[in-house]
Amino acid sequence: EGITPQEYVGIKIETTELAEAAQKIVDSVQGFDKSKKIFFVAATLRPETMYGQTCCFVSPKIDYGIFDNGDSYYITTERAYKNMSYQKITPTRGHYKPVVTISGKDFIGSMISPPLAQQKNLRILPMETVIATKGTGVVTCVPSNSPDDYMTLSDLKNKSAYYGIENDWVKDLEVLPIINTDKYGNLTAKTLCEEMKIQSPKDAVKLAEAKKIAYKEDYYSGVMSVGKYSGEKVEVAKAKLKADMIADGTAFVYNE
Ligand code: A2H
Repeated sequence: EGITPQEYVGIKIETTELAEAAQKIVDSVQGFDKSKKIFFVAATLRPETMYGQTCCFVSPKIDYGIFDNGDSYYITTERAYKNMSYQKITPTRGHYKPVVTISGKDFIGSMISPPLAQQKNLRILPMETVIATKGTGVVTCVPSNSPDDYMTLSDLKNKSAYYGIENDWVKDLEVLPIINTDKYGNLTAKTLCEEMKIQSPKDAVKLAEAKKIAYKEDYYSGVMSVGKYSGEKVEVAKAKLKADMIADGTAFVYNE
């Protein structure tokens, strides 16, 4: 981990139906309060892109906790929830014991309803390149503007069986345009992945480069093409959407 602090926006993604494997484990937990909502908490640097969410990723190789956060449950890595417990995000300072620990693979297929997403009936899907020691271990998928997300989603569509998912879960997921730039049109990540001939979500060197370019181009010359701030510069809309989501309780600031 670096020495400079990183500020993330934690996006609260409501679970509408847990995958069967996860539901079974939850059902075996004494005292689990079924009346409370369960949120996957995704860590993002791009709150203005939430209109383009098409699914949400967890790593099949990482363990996640379900944490009692008072009026709802949060799903994150224990490491992240521990950090949150020292940032006044959780009910009790220094309390970060999960009510249960579940492997990411058991969450795959869960149905979710992410804030601001334009597409409905979205799912939790696998991403093998999620880093356990960064953010919450939950990455919301915005294939229009994140090269990593674009390549992972393409691979899931092309090799559904290999990833152990149903093709029906991904085949209709669209890459929705949400930001326009002069250089890369209205799908920055897709354009860059094609121009740079990126072949796989594991093409780490090229993806790191694409990520840098996409981030800069979107931030400095992007203009929103959807939502409340359509027509405004990303540079301006970013802070406004972050503030809106924090105000309506769908997001919070998380530092690490
Ligand atoms: B970003 P940084 Cl549209 N492992 O959110 C791998 N990637 C992770 C992660 C983890 N544990 N936790 C968060 N991330 C992703 C949106 C987005 C993001 C867009 C474009 C670029 C982008 C939608 N996914 O990130 O290493 C999250 O994806 C590229 C800068 O802390 C988060 O923001 O700099 C970003 O990486 C955090 O990366």
